[in-house]
Amino acid sequence: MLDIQRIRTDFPILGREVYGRPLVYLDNAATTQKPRCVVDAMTDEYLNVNANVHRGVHYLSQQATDLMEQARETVRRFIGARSTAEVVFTRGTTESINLVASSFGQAFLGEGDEVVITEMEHHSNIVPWQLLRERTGIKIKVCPITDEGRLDLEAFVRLLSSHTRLVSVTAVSNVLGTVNPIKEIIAIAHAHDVPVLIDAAQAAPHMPINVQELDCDFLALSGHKVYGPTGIGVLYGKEALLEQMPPYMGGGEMIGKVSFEHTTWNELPYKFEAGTPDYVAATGLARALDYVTSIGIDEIEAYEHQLGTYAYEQLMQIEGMNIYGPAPSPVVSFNIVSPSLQGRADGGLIHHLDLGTLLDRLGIAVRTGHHCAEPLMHRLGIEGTVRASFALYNSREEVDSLCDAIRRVATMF
Ligand code: C6P
Repeated sequence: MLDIQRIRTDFPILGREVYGRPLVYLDNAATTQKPRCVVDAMTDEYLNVNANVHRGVHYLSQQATDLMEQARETVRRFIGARSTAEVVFTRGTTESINLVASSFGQAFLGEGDEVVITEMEHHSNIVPWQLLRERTGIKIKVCPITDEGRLDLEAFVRLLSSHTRLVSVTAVSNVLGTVNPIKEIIAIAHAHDVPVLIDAAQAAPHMPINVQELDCDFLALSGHKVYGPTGIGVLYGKEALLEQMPPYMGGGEMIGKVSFEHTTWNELPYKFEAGTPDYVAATGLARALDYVTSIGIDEIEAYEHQLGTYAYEQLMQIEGMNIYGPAPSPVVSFNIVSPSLQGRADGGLIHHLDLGTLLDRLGIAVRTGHHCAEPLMHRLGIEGTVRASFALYNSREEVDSLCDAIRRVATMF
C-alpha cells in the first residue's frame, strides 16, 4: 500500500495554503503537480548541461543529446514500445493527434474515407479530424455511449465499414472516467484491417500501458498529466506506419539533405521532430516516468481504485448528487440538484461554475465546465459539470474535505 503522507512530501506545492486554508488539489485530470525530482532534474540540466541537441560537436551538446535520447529510451520502456524509432516527442496529446491527422491523413485518407471516433472524445480527438475533413472530404463517424456512460460496442462494430480507415478513441474519458475496453476495440478494428489511435492522456497516469500488448497503431500522451512538465508529450507509432507517413512540419533536424530543388527526410523518429525540441522537458518527463515506476504503476492503479471507490461512496451520500459515468474512477464528474431550485428548466441544478467557485474559496481545487468535451455535454443534456480528479498523492481525508465543502456550499442555494 502506498505511503501517501510520505509521497506528499515529494510535492512541495501540496503543502501550501489558498485563502488561508490547506490546498486540496483535485484537478489532476487537467494537470498533475510535479515531484521535486522532476524540477531538480530540469534545473540541473539548465544550470549544468544546457546546449542544443543533435547539432553541436561540443561536449555539452553531446551530453544534452545523450540526456534526450536516454529520455526517449525511458519513454519506450514505460509504454512498452519495440524501438525508440517509434517514440516521437511532441508538445502533448493534442499535437500528437494533430500530427497523425495531418500526416497519416495526407498519406492514407481521401474523399469518402471514414474515421471512427466516439461521443466521449476530448476536442483534441474531434477537431483535428474536422480540419482534415475540410481538407480532404473524409467522413467522421461517431460511436455512441450508453446511458451509463460506456461505449456502445455493438454500435461500434456496426460503424466499421469498408470505408473505415482509422479508429481514434480515448482510453479513459476525461469527464466520465470511463475506462474503455481498448484492447477489444483494437482487436475488432484490426479484424477489419483498420488501424487504431489511442488517446492515452488520461490513462498514462493511472494504469499500465503496453503498446505491444495492446497492438495499437498510434498512442498519444501528455507529459504534464503524468507528473512531468508542460510542453512535452509523446506520439507512439508503429515503425512501418511512421515510415510511410510524410513529415508533419518542416525545418531543422527533420531533414536528410536539403537543396532548393529537393529535400530528403531524416530517419525515425527525427523526421517528425522539426526544430529545436524541448530537450529539458524530455528529461523532466523521463524523471517523472521513473518516479511513477519507482512507486509502481500497478500500486498506483490499485490505490486510486480504492480512493475512487471511497470518493464515489461518500459523494453519493450527499443530497441531490448526480454523478456522470461509471464508478469507480479517479475522475468524478457531478452536478447537484438543490431542493430550493427545483421547478426550474434545468431541473434545479446548482450551476457548476457557482459550485466550483465556492469550493475554491474553501481551498478545494476542482475543474468546472464542459472539460473540452462539448459534444459529450450535449449527449448528457447538460452544459457542464464539476469535476474532481485524483492522483496518487490524494488522500481519503481530502475526499472528506471535498464532501464537507460540497455540503456546506450546497446549503447556500
Ligand atoms: N484534458 C482536462 O482538464 P493536452 O492539452 O494536449 O495536454 O491534452 C489534451 C487532451 C486530450 N485527450 C484527453 C482525454 C484529455 O483529457 C486532454 C486534456 C484536460 O480534461 C485539459 S482540457
